Amino acid sequence: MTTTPHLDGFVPFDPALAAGYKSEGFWEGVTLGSLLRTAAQKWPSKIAVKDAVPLTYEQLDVAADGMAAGLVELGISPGDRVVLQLPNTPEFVVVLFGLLRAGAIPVLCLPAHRAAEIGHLAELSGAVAYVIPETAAGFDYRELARTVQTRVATLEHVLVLGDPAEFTSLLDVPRDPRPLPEPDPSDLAVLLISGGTTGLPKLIPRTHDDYAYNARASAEVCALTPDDTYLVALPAAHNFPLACPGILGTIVTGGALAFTADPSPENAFATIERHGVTVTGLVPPLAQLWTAATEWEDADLATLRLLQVGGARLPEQPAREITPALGAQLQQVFGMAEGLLNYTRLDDDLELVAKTQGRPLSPADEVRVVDLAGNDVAPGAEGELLTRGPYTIRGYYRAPEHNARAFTPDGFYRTGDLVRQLQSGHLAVTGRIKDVINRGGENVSCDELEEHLIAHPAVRAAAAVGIADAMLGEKVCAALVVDSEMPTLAEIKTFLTGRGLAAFKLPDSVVQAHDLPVTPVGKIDKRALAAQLAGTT
Ligand code: OOB
Repeated sequence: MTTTPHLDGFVPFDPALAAGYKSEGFWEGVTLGSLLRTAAQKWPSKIAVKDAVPLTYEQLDVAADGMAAGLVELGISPGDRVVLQLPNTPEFVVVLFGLLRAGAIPVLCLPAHRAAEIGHLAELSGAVAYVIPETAAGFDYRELARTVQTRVATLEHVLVLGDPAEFTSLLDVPRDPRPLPEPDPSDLAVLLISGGTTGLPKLIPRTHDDYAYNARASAEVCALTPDDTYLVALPAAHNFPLACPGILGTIVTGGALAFTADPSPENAFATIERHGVTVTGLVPPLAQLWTAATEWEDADLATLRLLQVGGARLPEQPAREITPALGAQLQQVFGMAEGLLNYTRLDDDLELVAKTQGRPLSPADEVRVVDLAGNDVAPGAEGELLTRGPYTIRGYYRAPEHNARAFTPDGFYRTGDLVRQLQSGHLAVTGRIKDVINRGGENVSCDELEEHLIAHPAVRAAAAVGIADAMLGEKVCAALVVDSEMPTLAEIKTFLTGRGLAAFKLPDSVVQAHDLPVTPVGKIDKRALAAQLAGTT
């Protein structure tokens, strides 16, 4: 029994290791909310957010304090979980820091998530509030909130950016700032969403200590300075633009943030030119699109000094084309919301930058490369990456059964990624053993998708497999064994959307199968199936 319900189902760091992370200075004992406070004290009149109405650090700090006071007044208490689903706007930062300073724990959902994901994540976290935009990209989030509200008994407040309809307007929330108690830095700070390994999405509990280190060390690796302007181009709630170094790393350094909800070259290039953007992070398909677009877009990208690319494997050829086309240095990032981050370094030679996905961020990151039996492979050989360290979780939130499989008894996270490690420590990602399709940086859990497919009345059995794709790396193909007439792709998409599944998880193709190949133990043989399908789609 614990008296702090939000810590129910939170797996803490090992005390002995935690003491080392502190004494070696990785953990500084600061809260995420205080990062902005410190920046506002150091650089009060420096621009923090470049937007139609720019905000200085002092203004951003005051806005976050006002939001925190208003959230407390609404009844949000320390430890309360709050689902945050805002697009890339300055308000995202104000609400994020408002929640952190109120001691609430943001559940960082993506704008693409729909009722299936939000309902599950709100329920699992026991969320008391849900923050949404009125509409974004043509979708009405208030409709979504109505559905979620009927499913999630704990949900008391829906806060809306824009026209609130029957809900509460975010504009009405702020109150005069008031002193609020500081959370304990070793406490849970934010819940990130896992790309999914098995079944439903998992919640990833990150502490103030570990996430502040994640952001600060990432900012150092990217050599961020107060002169940098970071463009939030990927969804702000994702770990990559949030803290690698992203929003938090930029704030720690006193740089400026710029936002775009639309990362198309046409739009993003204009934003780069307008705000003098120096750094941004992209997934490989976008990086390839930006590279190609320099042929026809004539924006001046001279300020862009660093382009981070991660989330999925960037093939070598496009990696080599990035700097000549965009003028920016390339940094490969192989990261995961669970923790471990690998970066190519700014002084790495071109071969390492083109051919590897970087090396671990921290000297305290422990990595092992193991075979199927869990034994270390020979140096340089391929194996599964296991990791433990000062910013890698020791367990998913409220998922004891899954944790027993996803972590070794001594607390290493089994990434499910296949890698080779070079002598320099750099990792090359060679594949995956987890049943996940990486669709251009968005992870689709096959288990989760298959469960939804099987719910279709015509479908007896289903298997989701990744099919190689030049642009996205992989596309989602659903092989279906049917009892009656084979549904069309459009019918399947409509069916899955009706079940509240996010659009990025929808199959790109469906094929009818008479049976699904199985392995000797009777599991669906995804490898064999993928090989069969490669010729047919
Ligand atoms: C990032 O985080 P997640 O949690 O959305 O996805 C993590 C998974 C990894 O386990 C790996 O399977 C894949 O995405 N991945 C990569 C990769 N970066 C991520 N696979 C190959 N090459 C890469 N460069 O995706 C993420 C988090 C922080 C920074 C950057 C990416």
